[in-house]
Amino acid sequence: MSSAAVLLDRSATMLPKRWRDHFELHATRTVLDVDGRQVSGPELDHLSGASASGLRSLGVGPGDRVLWQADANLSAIAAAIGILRMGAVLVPAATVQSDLERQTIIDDVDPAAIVAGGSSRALRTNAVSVDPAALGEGSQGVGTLDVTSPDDLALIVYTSGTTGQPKGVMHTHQSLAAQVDALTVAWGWSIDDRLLSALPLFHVHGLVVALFASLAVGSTLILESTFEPERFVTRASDARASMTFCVPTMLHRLAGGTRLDVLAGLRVIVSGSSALSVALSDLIAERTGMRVLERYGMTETLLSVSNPLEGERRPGTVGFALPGVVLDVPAYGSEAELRVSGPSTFSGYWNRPAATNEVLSDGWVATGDIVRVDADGYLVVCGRSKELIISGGLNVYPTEIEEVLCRMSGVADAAVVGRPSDEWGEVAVAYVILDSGAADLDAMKEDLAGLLSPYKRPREIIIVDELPRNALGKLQRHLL
Ligand code: MLC
Ligand code: AMP
Repeated sequence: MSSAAVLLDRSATMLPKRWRDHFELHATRTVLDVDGRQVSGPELDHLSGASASGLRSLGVGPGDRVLWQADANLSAIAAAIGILRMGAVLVPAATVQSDLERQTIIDDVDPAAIVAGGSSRALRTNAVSVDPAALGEGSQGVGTLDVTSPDDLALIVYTSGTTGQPKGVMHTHQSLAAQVDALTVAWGWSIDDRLLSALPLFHVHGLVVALFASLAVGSTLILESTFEPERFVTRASDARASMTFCVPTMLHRLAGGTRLDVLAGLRVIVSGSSALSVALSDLIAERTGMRVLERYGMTETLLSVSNPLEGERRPGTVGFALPGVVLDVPAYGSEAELRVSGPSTFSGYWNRPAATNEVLSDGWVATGDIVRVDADGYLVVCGRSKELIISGGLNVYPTEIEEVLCRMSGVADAAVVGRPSDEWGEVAVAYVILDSGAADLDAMKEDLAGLLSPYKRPREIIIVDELPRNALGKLQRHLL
């Protein structure tokens, strides 16, 4: 028998093609349920195809960046899927962003189009703006879709770096596809699963791990556009959810209600984006008979470490490397920064080679998280070398808030630190030195509202006479 070369069409394993295959397969089944609105495969195929063709008619082509306001409604989701299916690059913008934050991203990423609902804001840009609901209207012919190559850029997600400057984390189609493969294997995710999620779509947790992966596995995503604990448990039971992905703040609120036991009907509850306390994990285990599966990730690496589905899910730990991921961890008994390498690591920060080189070298991502290895190899996240506050699963960079505070009139200096909170993990607190005179804290808070997303605004502003700085003038936040 002659040996035959097997030519694998790698674009067939990229997410757009996998999505389309499931859309065709699930002619009658629900692939998406947004706030109770059931969407079948063919409907999402049609809506996302029409969005892609609408963008084409606006002059958007493969490789162009499209800023997308991450609303959790059907037309916005169809637009996001359409952007990727036509080979353009999806750049999610948080719904809660201030104009200053959005303008900074527009200036950096220079989008060809902006897809945003509601009243459009007066932003400085050459990009064409379009409402997702209007995008597919009257579009003529869909054209070629779903032929993305593994190395094509798919996604740029903005995250504020230690300098306070937002940086665009780039992921290729290959990176997203590999993440789906790893999670499918690790969590036994199948076409019969029904995933309940109320995670926002402007971060990789809600967007890639919940939405993109569910559509690629062919399971059903039950999406809640806001997180209301009572409604969430009702949906878990009425919609026969089999899995849910949460951040610890959500689990904390569910545990504060009376119907946590409803979640006992799920096959797995996954938690991540910030540390889940052992106490909360134990409480949920007592009331549901189920141990939450905690996993670890980062926008730059996507999810890389997870507790096992089968075997012990150990509270206080994040488990083991996901399939395909290699971890550089300290020797047993010591602590050091975790480095991650694998098929889902980012390909750099958009237009920032120097910042990229600081974090990514030879395929290894320096996470800024300090870890140790527990007995039997379970990984424990025990600290951070980066100055970062994680509040409700969202990152707040002290330097970014301090810069905004220091630009406000009357403020001479500022320092922002995280204060521990059972509900939020941490909340941001600002210490401020005033130029002179009395402070109008209310006016200050009002000004901040126009400059920062709500979750970044300090919960408390404390006026002080001095801030701890070392001999070189560097702020010593840990002393506050
Ligand atoms: C909302 N607020 C927050 C906040 N979320 N403040 C601090 N931290 C947060 N995370 C503000 C609101 O704007 C409001 O301000 C006040 O707090 C009270 O709001 P709320 O109504 O109680 O909050 P809610 O809207 O219910 O939001 C809470 C939440 C949300 C937990 C549902 O924060 C959330 O969806 N978090 C998930 C974030 C996430 O997906 N992270 C993944 C990142 S990816 P005001 O001023 O109006 O009173 C990643 C990688 C990985 O990290 O490993 O996954
Ligand atoms: P982000 O940049 O928003 O992707 O946030 C990534 C950071 O979230 C990581 O570097 C960790 O500090 C933190 N994180 C994610 N998951 C966990 C977890 N399970 N336990 C502790 N920290 C986590």
